[in-house]
Amino acid sequence: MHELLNIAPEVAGAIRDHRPVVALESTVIAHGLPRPQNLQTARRLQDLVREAGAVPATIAVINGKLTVGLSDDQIRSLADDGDIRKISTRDISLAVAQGWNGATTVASTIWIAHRAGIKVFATGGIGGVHRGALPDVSADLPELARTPIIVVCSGAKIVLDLPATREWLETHAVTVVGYQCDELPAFYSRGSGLPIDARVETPADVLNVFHAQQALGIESALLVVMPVPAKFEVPAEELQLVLNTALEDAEWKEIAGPALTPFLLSQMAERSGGATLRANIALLENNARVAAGIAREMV
Ligand code: PSU
Ligand code: MN
Repeated sequence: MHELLNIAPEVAGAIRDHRPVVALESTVIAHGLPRPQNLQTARRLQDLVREAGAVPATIAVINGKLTVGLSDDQIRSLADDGDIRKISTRDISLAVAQGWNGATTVASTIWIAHRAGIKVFATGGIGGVHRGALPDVSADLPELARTPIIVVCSGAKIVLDLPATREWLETHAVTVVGYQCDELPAFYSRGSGLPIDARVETPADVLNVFHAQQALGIESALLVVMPVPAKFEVPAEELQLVLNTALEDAEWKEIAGPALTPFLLSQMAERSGGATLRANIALLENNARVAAGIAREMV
């Protein structure tokens, strides 16, 4: 396993010395955000984690190596190359065997981060149960159910079936705590009306729950959810219209599978005059900052 992992020296040193580390995914860079905001955001997230006193570890697969802590050149090529693979858990073995380059999703990022010894991960939104007749369920969900790591996010993207996603998490025993909030956020919007399992106020509260999970030998992730900062929220009613159009477009163009999420996100950004993009960046930044605070509290 360890010769397949390529951990940057700074990250390896921090893990070894039990200093705070925050893992970050790369699909959001390669597929989730448009250029040039994707590169700016990737760099900014790393800076924010550093400013908050933790070491950032952006993860991807480079030449078949599971790479933990990307160099700036590696991040730039993920952001600039229009033809980067999206690597989920099922692709990890292929990527290693065939020497692929690719961006990792939440699922494959937490798979790798956990095996590298990292305990905190931040992203924008997790994948979930898609809308529509075909039961398209993101591999993020089963991976959350079997990876003991803290995942800081703003819920699941609004393009998904949020009630079904919430039910899935409950069925598979993924604990969801609201960080200073009382309901599951809906990504661009602050509320979904769907319940969390408990509210927490501080990094110490989060760690109390995580430590209890570890003492109990619970294998699932601890999902820590927090809403987009109020200033950048896109109200749900406003969103519904652009989302409906994007969904119709996807159906019309027969876009499905791994291409669906990136397509819907870009359509919504375009049709909202950039409001969803600004919200997406704001929540990514906020989540990275809070994750760093949790990682710091851990040591
Ligand atoms: N959230 C975002 N932007 C993204 C994603 C999530 O705001 O690009 C990515 C994540 O990497 C997540 C993936 O793991 O979408 C889910 O894709 P799928 O539904 O194909 O599993
Ligand atoms: Mn899918």
